[in-house]
Amino acid sequence: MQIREKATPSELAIFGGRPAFEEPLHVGAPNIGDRDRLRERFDDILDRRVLSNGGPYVREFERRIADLAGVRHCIATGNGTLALEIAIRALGLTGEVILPSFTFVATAHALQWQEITPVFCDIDPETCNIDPARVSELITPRTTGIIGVHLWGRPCNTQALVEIARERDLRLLYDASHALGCSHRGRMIGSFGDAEVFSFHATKFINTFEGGAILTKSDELAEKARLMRNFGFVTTDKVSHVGINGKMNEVSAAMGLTSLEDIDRFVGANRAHYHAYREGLAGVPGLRVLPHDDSERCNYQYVVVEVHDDAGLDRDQIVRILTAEGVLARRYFHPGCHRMEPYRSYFPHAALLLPVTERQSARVFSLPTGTSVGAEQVAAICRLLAMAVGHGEELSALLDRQAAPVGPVGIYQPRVA
Ligand code: T4K
Repeated sequence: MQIREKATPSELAIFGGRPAFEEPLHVGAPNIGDRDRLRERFDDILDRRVLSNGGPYVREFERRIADLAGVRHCIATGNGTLALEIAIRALGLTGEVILPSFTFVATAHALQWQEITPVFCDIDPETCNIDPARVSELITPRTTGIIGVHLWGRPCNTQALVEIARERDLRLLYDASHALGCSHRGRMIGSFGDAEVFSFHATKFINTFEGGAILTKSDELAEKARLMRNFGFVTTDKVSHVGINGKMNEVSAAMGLTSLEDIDRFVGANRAHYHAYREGLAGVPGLRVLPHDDSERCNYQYVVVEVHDDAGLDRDQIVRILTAEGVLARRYFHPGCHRMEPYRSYFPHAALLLPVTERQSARVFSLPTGTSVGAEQVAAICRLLAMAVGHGEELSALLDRQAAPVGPVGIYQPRVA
C-alpha cells in the first residue's frame, strides 16, 4: 500500500493534503485465521446440521479456552455483554456493585440492565485499572460485589482486590474482555476472582465474529450460568432459573477455534508492532506508549499512547490529525461511563470523585495494530506523529483557528473523488 510521507505541517490532510494512507487503518480490524480450515469447519457444520444449542464446535471451543486460562469451566455466550449479564446474575449481585468508570460502557450497562447500581470507582494512574485504595471507601451496606476490568489486557491488582472482597464478604468478578492469553504473576487471566468474562467480538484479539465467555473454578456457578444461558432449561420441559438466550452458535465457535490455532501469529504481529511503536515514539516529547509487562504472557492487542503537555498538541488534536491521514486512532475510553447516559443523569457529580479517570480519559488514544497492519505502516505512523509533535505548538495554533470539526472527534470522513 502506498504511503505518503508528510515532511511539513502544510502537507497534512487536515489542511487539505492527500491522506498518508489512502486505505484507512483501523484499531480493531479483525485477525483472521486459516481460511481453508475455516471453510472446512463451516462445511462440516452444514453437513451435520447442528447449528446451535451447544454443538460440538462450541463444546470444543469452551474446552480450549478453559485450558488456555487453566480453569475448569468455560461457558461460551453470544457476546461479552451477555457473558457479563449472566455472570452478574449467577453470582447473585444486587444493590450496588463497584467498578471503574474507565471502561467500555458495556461493563456498566450489564449492571444497570438488571437494575443494579454501578458505583464508579477511580483508577490507579499507572495501571489505569480500578484503584483498590478507593474501592473500600465506596462500600456501603448495599454493596454486593466488585468488578475489576483488566483494561487493554493489563491486569488489575488482583491481590488487593481479593483481600477487600474476602474481608467485606463481596463477590469478585473481572471483565477480562481485553485480556485473553495474558497472565498476571505467572497465572493466566481467566482464573482470578469468582469468575472472569471474555469478549470475542470482531475487534478482539481472538474473535468469534461476536462472542463471549464466562470462566470460573466453581462447579456451582458454572452450572447456574449454563442453565441461565439457555432459558434456565434443565430438561426439555423443566426450567430451574430465570434465563436468557445467551448461547454461542457453531459458526462462531468454528471461527474461534480457527483463530486460536493462529494465536502465536496474532501475538507475534501485535508484539512486533508494540515494540516498533515504543521505539519509534521513544524520542518524541510528550508521547508515552503505555507499557505491557514483557515478563508476563501478553496479547499486546492495544497500543495505547498517553499525551503529555510537552507534545504541544492535545490528545484530540492528535486524533484529528491522524484520522484525516487515514489512521483511525480511537479514544478508548473517552468519556468515562459516568459521563454517558443514563449515568450522567443519575450521578451528575460523579466526576468529583474520579479525578484520575477524568485526566486519563482526556489524554490517551489507541493506535492500529494486529495482522492487518504492516511494519512499514507502523513506522510511517511514528514518523507522522514525530513530525506533528515537532511542530506541536504551531500546529495547535493552526488547529485552534480552524473551524470546529464536523461531528465527533475521530470519525473518519472518506474523501470523495
Ligand atoms: N467490556 C469491555 C471492557 C469491552 O471492551 C467490551 C467490548 C465489552 C465488555 C463488551 O463485549 P461485547 O459485547 O462487544 O462482546 C468496540 C467493540 O464493539 C466492542 O466489542 C469493544 N469492547 C470496544 C472496545 O470496541 P466500538 O464501537 O469502538 O467499535 P467499532 O464498531 O467502531 O469498531 C472499531 C473498529 O474496528 C472500526 O474502526 C472498524 C474495525 N472493525 C470493526 C468491526 C466490527 C473492522 O474492521 N471489522 C469489523 O467487523 O466498540
